[in-house]
Amino acid sequence: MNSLTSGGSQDARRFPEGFVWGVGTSSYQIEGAVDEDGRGRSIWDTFARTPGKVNRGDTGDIACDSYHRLDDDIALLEGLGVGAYRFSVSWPRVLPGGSGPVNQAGLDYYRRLVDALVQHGIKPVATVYHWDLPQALEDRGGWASRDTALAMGELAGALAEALGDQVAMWITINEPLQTVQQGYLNGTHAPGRRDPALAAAAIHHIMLAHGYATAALRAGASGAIVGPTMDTQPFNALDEDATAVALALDAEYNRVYLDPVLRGSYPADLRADLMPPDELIQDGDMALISAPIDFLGLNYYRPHYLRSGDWADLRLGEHPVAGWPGAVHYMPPDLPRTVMGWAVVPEGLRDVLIRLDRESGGLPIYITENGCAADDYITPEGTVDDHERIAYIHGHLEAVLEALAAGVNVAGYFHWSLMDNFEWAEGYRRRFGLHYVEFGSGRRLAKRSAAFYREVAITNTLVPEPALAAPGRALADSGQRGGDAELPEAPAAV
Ligand code: IFM
Repeated sequence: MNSLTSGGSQDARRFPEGFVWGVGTSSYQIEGAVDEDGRGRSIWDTFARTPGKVNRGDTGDIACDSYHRLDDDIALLEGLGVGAYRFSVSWPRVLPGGSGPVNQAGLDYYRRLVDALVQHGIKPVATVYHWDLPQALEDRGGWASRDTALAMGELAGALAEALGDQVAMWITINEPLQTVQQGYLNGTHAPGRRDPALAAAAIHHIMLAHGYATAALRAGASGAIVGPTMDTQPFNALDEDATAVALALDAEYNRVYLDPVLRGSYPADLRADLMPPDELIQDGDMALISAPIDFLGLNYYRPHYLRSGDWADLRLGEHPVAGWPGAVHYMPPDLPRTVMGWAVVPEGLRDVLIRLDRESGGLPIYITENGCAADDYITPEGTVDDHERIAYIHGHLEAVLEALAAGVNVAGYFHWSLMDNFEWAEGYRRRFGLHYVEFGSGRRLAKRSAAFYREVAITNTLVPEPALAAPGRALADSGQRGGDAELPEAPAAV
């Protein structure tokens, strides 16, 4: 059964006590202020300015202007009633040269953010690396260079020292898969390379960066919980001949990032040209990468379907599987899709949670991202009626309940995103937010989904879809918070 089709008032169900409700953003996607207060350049500043790389030539120069609108963003979070906010740190704002001298003004911005969150009873959850690598490091080899991993350890150390008294949950890396696949293999993200040898090196160095960052956070922010975020993606074979390809893609997309953390090795069946070469792996690297973590972060959006077949016979909606001439990506026509073209399959989330629970030996799992882009617009009445997003959230939370019922230790859910923002190569045309952002004026407006999500967060219950707030309802703050009990208290000042 597609859980999106279920509904009715009898489906209101509670999440466990202490379940964390949050929303997420990332620095380059929302901050703007790219030339202010000593921030260095990032690879996304460069990439976005390269003609043809980002839709309409959009850049993050202004984005949601969150650097100047901290109070507005806190008010949005307040209105949602969430207990936690996941943001990321702009590396070039803090270490403009990638390593070396710290830019105090950059750190001060995050200090103000963290203090404001804490003051409002919202737990800060910080991601150390969410894709905006300093250009200075790129100029020295980027993720193909071991020094970048060391520099990320330095960044994490600086952050632990500056913010470790208030940040109780740290995510080291966000979706290493995308850094490697899009940044180094198909060139659709910064730095725009298409080179398997560089990609193989990037795999090892980004995992090593996770290891160095974990060690630095353990040393500087004791008491906080630390873990990586993966975007583990299911590959479903639709016929027997596609099974081997599904397994190969699982190694390339999923196990190559999970295994080093959970088992201390890269999967033996990984594509040979992507296997990090022995000469890059120094003694102690794999032990560092597989040092204990406190949780696994999971970003889930969609599964993939594969069928065997010839590229010459591609049908509408199909495309080749890179490197596998005998297989094609297939989109079952009966599946709903978002405007990104991504299949909406909540059951995939349940299945990935069950898989990660098994593979991690029962680690707590936080869903650090889940959400959908939709063609949102402001109606003449001044509302944004994003029922599609509400259905998406409802279906996926139902899948979380199913995983919980199956015994998976799901500890929290962070919706992506707090507000519409710079969707990388798609620019501003893809809206993922619970709040509509009018790019230009920067005005924010709660969508209907914001009221729905608030209801869920403050009741800690999957309320039925029909129990929606009336259009345009103000998200007044009731003082209630959605699930903050299970994040550790902020550590004592260090
Ligand atoms: O916007 C991105 C985010 O930066 C990383 N995860 C996927 C989201 C939607 O594409």
